[in-house]
Amino acid sequence: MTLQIVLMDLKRLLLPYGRQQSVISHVAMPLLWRWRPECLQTFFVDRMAKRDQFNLCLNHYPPCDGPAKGDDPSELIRVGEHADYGGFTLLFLGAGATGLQIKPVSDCAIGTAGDGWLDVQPPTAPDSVLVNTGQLMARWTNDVWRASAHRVIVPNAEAAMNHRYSIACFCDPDIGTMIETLPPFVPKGEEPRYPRPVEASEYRSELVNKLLEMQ
Ligand SMILES: O=C(O)CCC(=O)C(=O)O
Ligand SMILES: [Fe+2]
Repeated sequence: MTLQIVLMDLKRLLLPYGRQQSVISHVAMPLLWRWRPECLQTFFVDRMAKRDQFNLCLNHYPPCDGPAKGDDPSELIRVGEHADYGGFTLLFLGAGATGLQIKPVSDCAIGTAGDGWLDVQPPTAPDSVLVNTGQLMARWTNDVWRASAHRVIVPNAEAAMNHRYSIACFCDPDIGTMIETLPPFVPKGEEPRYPRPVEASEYRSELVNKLLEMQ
């Protein structure tokens, strides 16, 4: 397949997501009915109007060594545990893109609903998209929508032999957006879990710098 055809296919796949504001509103809907219904259509759209912090990442995982008999596949990590930084991520998984795992969340605490990780099967319906909530979303909602911790492992020998593809569209608030916890998500009489308002792009740079320092 030529690069041009790949790019045309990508354009066809992503244009509806990149250009239409409706996808943002769709993701926002379950969140906002709890908040201010009159803002349902506009809250995220207003804060992602320029979309200057939407980033598209094309992931290719080449074949690698698979788990040998008796090995624990969760030790073969393709992407280590992390939560995305921003608002939310639209994740498109290629056919057979197994290995994505999420940590269960219960009562707003990661890891409490079960022991360890849950496998995410790639959706079989065409044009399906997975949505991961990010760290700024967690701040906005006082952890009612927790940043979802996820990772990618090599689950079995077959997955190790195949190329794995995914596309992540990171949908983050525009530069200059102040992220403050939305009051209706803070229980009466309690302080917000994230009292310090942060500017979206500064917050992201802080997290990236921390990550770089750890390496
Ligand atoms: O490839 C995947 O399934 C997940 C990739 C991911 O978590 C990321 O790009 O942030
Ligand atoms: Fe991620």
